[in-house]
Amino acid sequence: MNRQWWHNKIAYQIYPKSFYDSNGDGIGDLPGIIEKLDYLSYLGVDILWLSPIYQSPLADQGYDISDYYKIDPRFGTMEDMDRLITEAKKRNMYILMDLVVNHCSDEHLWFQKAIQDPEGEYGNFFYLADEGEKKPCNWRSYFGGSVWYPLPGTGKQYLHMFHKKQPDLNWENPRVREEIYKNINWWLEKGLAGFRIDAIINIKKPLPFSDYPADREDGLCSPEAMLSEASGIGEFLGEMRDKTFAKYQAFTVGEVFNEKPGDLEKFIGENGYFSTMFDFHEAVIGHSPKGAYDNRPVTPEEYKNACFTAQAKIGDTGFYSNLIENHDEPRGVSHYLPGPPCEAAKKMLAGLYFMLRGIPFIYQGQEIGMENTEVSSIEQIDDISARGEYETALKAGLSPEEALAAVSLMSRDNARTPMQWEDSPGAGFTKGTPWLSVNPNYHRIHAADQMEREDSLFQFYRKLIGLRKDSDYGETLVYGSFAPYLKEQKNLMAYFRKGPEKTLLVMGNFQKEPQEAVLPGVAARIVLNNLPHTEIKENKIMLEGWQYVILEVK
Ligand code: TEU
Ligand code: CA
Repeated sequence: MNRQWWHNKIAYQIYPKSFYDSNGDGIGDLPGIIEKLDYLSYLGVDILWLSPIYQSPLADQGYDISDYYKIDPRFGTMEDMDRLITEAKKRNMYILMDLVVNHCSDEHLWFQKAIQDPEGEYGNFFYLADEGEKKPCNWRSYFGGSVWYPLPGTGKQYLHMFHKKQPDLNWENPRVREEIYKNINWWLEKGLAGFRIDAIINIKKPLPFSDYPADREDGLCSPEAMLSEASGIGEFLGEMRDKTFAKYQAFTVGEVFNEKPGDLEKFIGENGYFSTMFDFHEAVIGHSPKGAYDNRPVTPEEYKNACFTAQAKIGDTGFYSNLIENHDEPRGVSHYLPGPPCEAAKKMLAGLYFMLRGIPFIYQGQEIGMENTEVSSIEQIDDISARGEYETALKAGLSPEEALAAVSLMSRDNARTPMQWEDSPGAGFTKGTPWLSVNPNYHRIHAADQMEREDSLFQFYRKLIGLRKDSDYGETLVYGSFAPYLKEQKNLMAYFRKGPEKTLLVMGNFQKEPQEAVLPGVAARIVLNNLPHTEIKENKIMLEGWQYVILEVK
């Protein structure tokens, strides 16, 4: 495998609206990110991915872009963006933007022109159809309801896989692709290191539109049905790589759900479409086809098996990007750990996913152990996805209380509450009124405490990051092979990372009760431990509840 500059890097996702508000308007902004670069540099992360900050009506919090060449004034100016790139470079950090090109905003000029003249050039930038008795297909959008919506005052309708304010761009039209590549290159010329690529699997639709078997009582079918029918996405993705990313050695991470079996190598193998893509095997555990209200909690065994399945699938074909949370998911410590999470358990979860083969991503606040938030009414939820799921739950017969309880477990707001910097009003995120309520637990969980406390989760993350860059262990942790250990032992997640010189054994006791495990040989050294003591007797280790260790074994 050819070595790439990003192989040993650690990435960090910033959700700008909730990171740090520099001017007191309650909205996080680019100057705020610049102010916190030293914090990020102290943590040790290298690559910063910013969720969208382009001009947007924020119908889907910036994933609905109305001008790809402008920064939304709520986030700052283009000068701020240039300054961020420069300031990051000074600290050996790299900036990624979010590339949202499956769809744009209905307020984008292209869409406005399509409304004015659907038969004209811009009509063909979108998927339009005449309004008739029957819709062109029965696909359900990700946020609920049909993907078809009237194009105002034209007798036509347009397709939106996500919200109705996010019309899908017609990738079959070469003019659309040309516009997208031009924009990507424009940003790369500015000094961006690359992109996280949003919802990209959706750009290829099986045409002509047709119905698939309905999977709920609404008579519609989930987007997965159309994804499994679509073929030929590789032509678009290969073209995009060649005309943009490849020319700049850009780092790209694809948000890819539902790629076709066997396609992994094309996506992220040598000269793949992207540098890497997220491993979502864990994120989808327990998801119900009926809707989020019917999702099941994740067990430690399921979590372990999902990680091991993904690692076996990728092998040494390329690098997955590993994560426990992002801006679409519940907080990892609330979702994957049974019961109210204690700090030892949070460290264990951190250590387990961090040492898998791949690029570790940290989502803002994860490093201080931020947890899901609580809501007492649907009005307190901003997330349009959760609001759609709430309606689905009500239609399925749940009471409003039951629906709220179910939906609040997966609401994307859980990850979007403001970053908890300190124990002061507004959690140190803002001097004004935050756009989304801070999690009331900020008195207990905040960065100021985590940074100064030697045994904190934050300091533990610094150690994990340090190990991946360590002159003794970095090579093994970045390039070493992966092999499960004692896979059948319940609530124990253990694996080897093997390099030509060293073998490391990573172990986590995924329960509050202690458990014993047999060691494969002599433990030469305890490389990391989340608790003050370790009990090793001959060939056995006695793990306390939530204990996590990395051992060098001979
Ligand atoms: O998400 C795309 C997407 O497919 C997810 O909604 C996914 O279905 C879900 O997380 C599965 O658990 C991306 C962005 O990350 C999200 O914030 C946007 O709302 C969406 O695209 C539209 O741009
Ligand atoms: Ca602000």
